[in-house]
Amino acid sequence: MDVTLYGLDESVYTRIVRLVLHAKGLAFDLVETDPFEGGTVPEGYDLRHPFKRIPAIEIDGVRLYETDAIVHYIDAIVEPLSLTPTDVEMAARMRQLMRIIDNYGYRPLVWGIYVPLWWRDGELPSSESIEDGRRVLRALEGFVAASPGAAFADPTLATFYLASVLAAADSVAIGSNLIDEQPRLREWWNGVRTLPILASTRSQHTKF
Ligand SMILES: N[C@@H](CCC(=O)N[C@@H](CS)C(=O)NCC(=O)O)C(=O)O
Repeated sequence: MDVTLYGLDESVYTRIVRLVLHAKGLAFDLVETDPFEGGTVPEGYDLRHPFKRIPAIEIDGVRLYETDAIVHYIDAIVEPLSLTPTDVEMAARMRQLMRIIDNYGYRPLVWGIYVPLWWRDGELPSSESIEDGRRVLRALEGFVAASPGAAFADPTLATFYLASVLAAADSVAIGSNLIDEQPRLREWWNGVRTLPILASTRSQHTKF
């Protein structure tokens, strides 16, 4: 397959796709695409992603953007390993986890806690970000025991959403302490963060 990924190694969402591509054993070319202030995107990128975010992908001529659509597509076309649970409730729980990361987790854990501490000379996160991050991690803790098949027993698409966001949060002391408050999540994550797939997708901007 001919796979071209548009994004940045250090981008949390680009890493989710890189993790899924690695898990599926798919080789790809990365075209550096930096949508942030002062960065440059390839010519015509607005046709690939009208909202100028990363990642976007092209697989054998099929162009996609939005991480959820991308990873479900990869999961469907590359066999035999499936990253979607066969049990319908667990598949729904997997999607629930992915939406929790998108809608409630990414902003406080990445932009609220990790970015200020890692990228802005240790600027302190707001108390609101810390509380919002804590609430998300507490919710995830509930899933570890109640829905292991959704992400925590065998790898699913949600495993890689969680891994990419936790890798950023766990790179700074405040994020790491918040994960420590959730013992089951911490135990699971400690097992995942040392896996070869994490090492092979790590950028210089996260510890894991
Ligand atoms: N809903 C998008 C979110 C992607 C996203 O927010 N990507 C970040 C990088 S991790 C981005 O492009 N940020 C650029 C910006 O906010 O201007 C998806 O699931 O792909």
